[in-house]
Amino acid sequence: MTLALLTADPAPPARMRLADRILGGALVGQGSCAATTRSWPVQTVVAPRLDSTREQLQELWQTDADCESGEFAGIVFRRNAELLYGVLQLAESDFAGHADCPPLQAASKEAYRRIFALLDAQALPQLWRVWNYFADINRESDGLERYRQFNIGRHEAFQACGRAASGQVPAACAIGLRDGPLNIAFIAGRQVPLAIENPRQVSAYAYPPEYGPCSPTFSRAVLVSLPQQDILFLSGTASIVGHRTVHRHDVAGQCRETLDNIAAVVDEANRRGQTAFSMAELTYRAYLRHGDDFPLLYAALAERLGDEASVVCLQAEICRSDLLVEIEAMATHPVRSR
Ligand code: 3EB
Repeated sequence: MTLALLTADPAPPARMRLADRILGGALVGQGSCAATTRSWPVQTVVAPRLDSTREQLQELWQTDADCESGEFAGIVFRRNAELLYGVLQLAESDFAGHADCPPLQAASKEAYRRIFALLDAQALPQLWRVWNYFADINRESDGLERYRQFNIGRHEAFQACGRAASGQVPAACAIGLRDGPLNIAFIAGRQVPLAIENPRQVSAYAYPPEYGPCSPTFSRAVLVSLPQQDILFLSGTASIVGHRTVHRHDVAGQCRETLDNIAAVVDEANRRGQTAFSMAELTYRAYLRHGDDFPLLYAALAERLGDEASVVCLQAEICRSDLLVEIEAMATHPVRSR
């Protein structure tokens, strides 16, 4: 079994027979394609695109075996024997007045409970990588920043479903968009991945309480070893050393520190796994709080990765109000024999 990330800028793949082998995908940016129906689950990430004059990018997860589609508790998913990709959107308004917690917390808990129920029912229980988006991530409501509300709901679901909330946890990102529902996509499978941490950073699930009553439930990266392929999913990575934000108000400094953190996570993955990933071969998605900072991000990326790097960049909000940039990445490597 193999997985590949394809990008079509912005048209769907020309040879539609490939559609049988597409697990799902994402439409990234702002544009008019959003309403087009596809025969696979699509996460729509509506945010201004900074890296290209094209408004919208289509990303596809292509595999090498035919896939089947399904729906479960509002989750649209597609799977084959080893892999599952799903997308779920929950309107926070449906959780207003519900329980004695903020709607976003209740929606986050419910979303993750449904995801775990689906994965258990499909017997593909390992959650590898999660993309979390919601509106106004830094706004305070009910006396707590919304990102912190999300962390509580997510953590409660991991616990309620008997899942480890530290150590063996998925790679993730959590990004603020201008509006829209709680919008989650995920890749899961049968294989237990290797959770990778960053020696330069405190693990997110062990952050001290100054960052919120409940620590974020994600690992810095996961390394999945399939029989024919190693897959590395790098979580959203930012300018954090130890547990503290560094280079406040200095976007160029934050970009360089973020790339140092990515280099450290890649080194750690290479030390723990059997594949040598290089930073230059990763496919990146970057988020900038201020669109005007794109030239500075581009310069930092070019200095580090050369001009050939594959980077999609969006203007979006980062989960700490003092963070100006966050970068995530993935790569696959064929494996000859195990
Ligand atoms: C950080 O390192 C920056 O809550 O799922 C990065 C990736 C971040 C994932 C999440 C948050 C998340 O803490 C923020």
